Amino acid sequence: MSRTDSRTGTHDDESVYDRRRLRQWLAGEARAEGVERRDMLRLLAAAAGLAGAATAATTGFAAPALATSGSAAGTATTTATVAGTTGSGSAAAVPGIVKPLPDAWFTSRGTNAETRFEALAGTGHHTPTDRFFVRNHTATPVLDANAWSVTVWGDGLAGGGSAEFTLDDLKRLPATTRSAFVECAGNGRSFFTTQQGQTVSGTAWTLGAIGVARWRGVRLGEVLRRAGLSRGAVDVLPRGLDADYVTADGTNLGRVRRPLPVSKALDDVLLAYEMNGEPLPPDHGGPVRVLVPSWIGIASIKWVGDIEVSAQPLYSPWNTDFYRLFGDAYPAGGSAPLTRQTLKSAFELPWNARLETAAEHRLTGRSWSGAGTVARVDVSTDGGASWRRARLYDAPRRADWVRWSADWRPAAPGAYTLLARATDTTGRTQPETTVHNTQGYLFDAVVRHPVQAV
Ligand SMILES: Nc1nc2c(c(=O)[nH]1)N[C@H]1C(S)=C(S)[C@@H](COP(=O)(O)O)O[C@H]1N2
Ligand SMILES: [Mo]
Repeated sequence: MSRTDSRTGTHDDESVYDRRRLRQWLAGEARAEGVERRDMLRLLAAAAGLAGAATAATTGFAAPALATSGSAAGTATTTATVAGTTGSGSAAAVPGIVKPLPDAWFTSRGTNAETRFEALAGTGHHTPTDRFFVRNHTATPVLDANAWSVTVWGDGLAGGGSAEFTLDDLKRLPATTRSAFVECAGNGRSFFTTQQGQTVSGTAWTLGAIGVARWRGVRLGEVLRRAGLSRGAVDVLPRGLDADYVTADGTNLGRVRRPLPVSKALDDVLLAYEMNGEPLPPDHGGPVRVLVPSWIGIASIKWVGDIEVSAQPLYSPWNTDFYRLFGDAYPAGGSAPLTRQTLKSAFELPWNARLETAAEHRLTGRSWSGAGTVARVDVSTDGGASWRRARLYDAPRRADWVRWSADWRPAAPGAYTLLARATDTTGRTQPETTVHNTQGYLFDAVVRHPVQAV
């Protein structure tokens, strides 16, 4: 399988479903609020395999291109404003994020905060909630858990009815606890630029737009059934209570929302109200968020306020213009909407870490995959000339990561490049390069991590 095939291969079902959904839209049987007609036609043309008149670059509301100079990956702390008044360490200020963001743990990126991987060393399997990355389209709303409820509504419910659930209602339903990552589709995006010399748009994440937590909540399927899910339901559209998202060019796209096929909604999706044993905090979607295991972060809608269950396919800008792969290697309308995450690895070391020469170092890191589980991790300390197997510390689980280590004694002072490469149980191994897409999603290539032996 070529790399392109293996990527879209994980989305086969969604491609078929997407084509059907598009045909229904053309027949007036699907709704696409907030999506322009010309964008729908472009998708349709692409799905039909026609040579689209629109070029791959016309993705409507792409964010400004990443700067290609200056901030090399891992050193991009230029946007951090130092508060300087918070005791020992300084803290980055990100408008709209509630929790403290100490510089030792986070890099601020616009309205978002990226976890520094070195801050995870020795923290155990789950990302401590206070170090978990935050990705906000606008700002964290602080909601009153006692006043909160979610409305489930739409023509995919029996009799077209609706049902409301308070937090107490949800807690009275059978609870499920599971470990899973939330990872932004754009995690690793900056390496398209720094390793491959390519221009991409969006937040310039290094590898820290991921966290793994222990989530507790109720199965979405349980809630949908209690609300009267009908056989005709095809799409489920959770919507956040945060402010409308307005793009850089001033287009109001409305509330953050992205449809899920009902098959996924009934499979392993949770309405989560606890994170690592505590009530879900504001920045991570409290009081209740959607948690869609293995899928890209945007699927896991925070601060969910209502869930439309539809007998007709649904679209939102988050599955038409965003979160598809656009670019030379892809059809003019883009790939099918992205679903599962890809494969990645990261060292728990700062960029350009200084390591003592002739001393033994235990290099630690984590690897994860949205398909299958991580089967092995190989590490190179000589820029990829030779590889050895890392020791794994976690039983591999779906939608989760494994911690690993490899011991290393730098023989002489100087610059070294560390590499970690994961292979998952579907047989995929991280490649040397990732096929370019304009919005820089799903970077899966091996990251070259520079260190200095001193
Ligand atoms: N309502 C709402 N849900 C949202 C978002 C948002 O801005 N608003 N961001 C999404 C994106 S793009 C990601 S990657 C994850 C991030 O979850 P976290 O902030 O808990 O790490 O939340 C998703 N859910
Ligand atoms: Mo994201």
